[in-house]
Amino acid sequence: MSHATHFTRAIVRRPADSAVDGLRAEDIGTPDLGAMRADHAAYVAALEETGASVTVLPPLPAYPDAQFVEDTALCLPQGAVLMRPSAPSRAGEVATIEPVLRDHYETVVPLTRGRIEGGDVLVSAREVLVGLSARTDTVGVAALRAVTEGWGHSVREVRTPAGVLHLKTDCGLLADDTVLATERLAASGCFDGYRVLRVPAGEEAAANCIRFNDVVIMPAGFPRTAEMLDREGFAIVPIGNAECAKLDGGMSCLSLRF
Ligand code: CIR
Repeated sequence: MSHATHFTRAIVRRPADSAVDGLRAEDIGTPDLGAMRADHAAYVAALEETGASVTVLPPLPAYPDAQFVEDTALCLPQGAVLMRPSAPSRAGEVATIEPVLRDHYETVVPLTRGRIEGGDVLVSAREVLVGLSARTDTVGVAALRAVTEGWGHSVREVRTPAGVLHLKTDCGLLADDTVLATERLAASGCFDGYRVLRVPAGEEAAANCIRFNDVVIMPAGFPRTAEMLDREGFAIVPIGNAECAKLDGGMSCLSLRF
C-alpha cells in the first residue's frame, strides 16, 4: 500500500458536447455523448465507492479532450507538476487545471521546457516511469526529473511502443510491485524487476486500468483479462469505455488521483 495505489482524492472533468471533436489516431466512429456521460458517471461512482472524495469539474467546450484530465498534471504526495501537452489543441487545458490543483496542494510546479503528457507517466511505489512517445520527449522527461527527484521520486525514461499514444495506453499498476501490460510493452523489458501480468492477445485495450484503493477499475468487455485479474485476487470494477476508446482514452486518462 503506497502513494501509487492508495488515494484520498481525485479530480475528473465531465465531457463537453465538443468531445465528439476530440483527437483520435483513427476514426472508428463518432462517440455517443449520452453513453459517454453515463460511463463517466459510473467511473466517478466507482472512485467514490472506495471512500475517495472526487472533485467533478464542469465541461469545457473549448477543449474537446478536456475530460482526459490525467494528461495535464502529475500528482505526487509532495506536490503537483503541471505537464506540457504536445497536442496544440490541448495545451490550454493546463491553465484550467492549475487553480483546481492549487486548491488541493501547497506546491504546484509548472514545467517550462520540453513536452510531456500525464498519460506517459506511470507512478509505481519505487519510481516514476516515463515513456518517450509522439507526445513526450527527453527534454520533458528531464524537466520532470528535475522537480520530482527533489521530492525523492526517481524518474526512469522508457519507451512507449511505436504507434501507441501513451505509455499507459499499454499498462497499468495493479499493486506496488505488479503491473498489467501488453505483450508488446512487457517485451521491451521496461518492467524488469516487477511482477508483470500480460494482457491476453486480442484484449490489449484492457491494459489501461487503474488501481484505486482496494479496487482495479478496468474497461468493460475484456472477459479474459477480467478473469485473470479475478483469479489473481484483484477486486475488479469494469466500466464502459467504448465511447472514450473512440478518442484513444481510457481508465487512467479520466482522472487525477492523489
Ligand atoms: C488525445 O489524443 O490526447 C485524447 N484524444 C486522448 C487522451 C488519452 N489520455 C491518456 O491516455 N492519458
